[in-house]
Amino acid sequence: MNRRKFLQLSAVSSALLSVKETLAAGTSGTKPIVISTWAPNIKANAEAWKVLGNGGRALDAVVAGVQVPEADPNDQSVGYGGLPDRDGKVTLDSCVMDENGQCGSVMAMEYIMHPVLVARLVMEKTPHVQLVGDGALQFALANGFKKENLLTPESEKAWKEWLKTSKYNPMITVENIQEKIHNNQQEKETPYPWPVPRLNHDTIGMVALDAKGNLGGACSTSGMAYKMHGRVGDSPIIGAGLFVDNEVGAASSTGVGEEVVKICGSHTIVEMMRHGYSPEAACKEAVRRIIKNNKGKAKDLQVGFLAINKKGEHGAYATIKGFNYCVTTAAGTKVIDSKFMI
Ligand code: SD4
Repeated sequence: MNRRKFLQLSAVSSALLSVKETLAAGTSGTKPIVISTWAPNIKANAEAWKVLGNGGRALDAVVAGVQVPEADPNDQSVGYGGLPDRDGKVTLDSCVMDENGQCGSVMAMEYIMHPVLVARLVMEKTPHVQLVGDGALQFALANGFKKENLLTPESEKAWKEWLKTSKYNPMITVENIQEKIHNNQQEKETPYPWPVPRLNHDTIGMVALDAKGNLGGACSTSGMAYKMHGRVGDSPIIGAGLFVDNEVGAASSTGVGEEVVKICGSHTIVEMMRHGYSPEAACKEAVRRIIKNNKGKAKDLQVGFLAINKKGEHGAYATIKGFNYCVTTAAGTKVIDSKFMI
């Protein structure tokens, strides 16, 4: 073979390899399996596994798992102990989706420790999909949930500390940016117009495949710390923070929710898997779209996605370094560092 032919052949085979990688990269499948965002949620996986390992339903498993960080006062990203909004209010977002394509969510709900249970009730007991704010709270109270103060002394202290320096005017806040736009002085260099440093990194997105081959998912968060009152991110939005299609797979997200909503992140990933992408390759495509939306300037912008497919293969991808996820199967639990794009 002459040198030219050899080079042509190797170019073709490496192109083929990369297509093959895109479509098939990832893990060998197994079921049951549960995966969740961020290493501390290893405890949530253990709880979910109690259901899955006994032949239980994926939805029951993820709802059990997500309640772990929701009740943990030391987890400042979810439920009780979550960091408050800039007015000092703990407002919670959660959603669930099952193998029948049914779903429910609550957004910006105060005083209820387990928003995931309320989201499930919205799905099971109402003709609706989403309840927000006071309406969600009223529905929860009418269904026997207890009103509780969710602001722990630690989170209150952190908020008061933030107030001292930020005084509703943190380094980069929305109103600050809007002011700059108004004054036509927006800095070209601004890497990302959000108080990203206070992205509390234990928000839980959890998806599972049960022994019967059915999928389910749940997501729960207190959202971005010191957010504007009423702000809702991706986590309770079906198609953004969570999506499940029992023919294909399930995906969830964490990080700067606004960016996930803009690309319908989890739905995008499930659709990519439907067209043959591996979970990891599908998550990577969603990340690519976020980075494209930010014109490549995303060095402070963390978004992480994870996914499983119907075969029980899993994968993840993040915009920047630092995202990890927990995988539990009959072989045990491991924490995997996600690949990242920037
Ligand atoms: C949000 N996605 O409210 C959530 C925050 C998060 O790790 O996931 N933090 O935008």
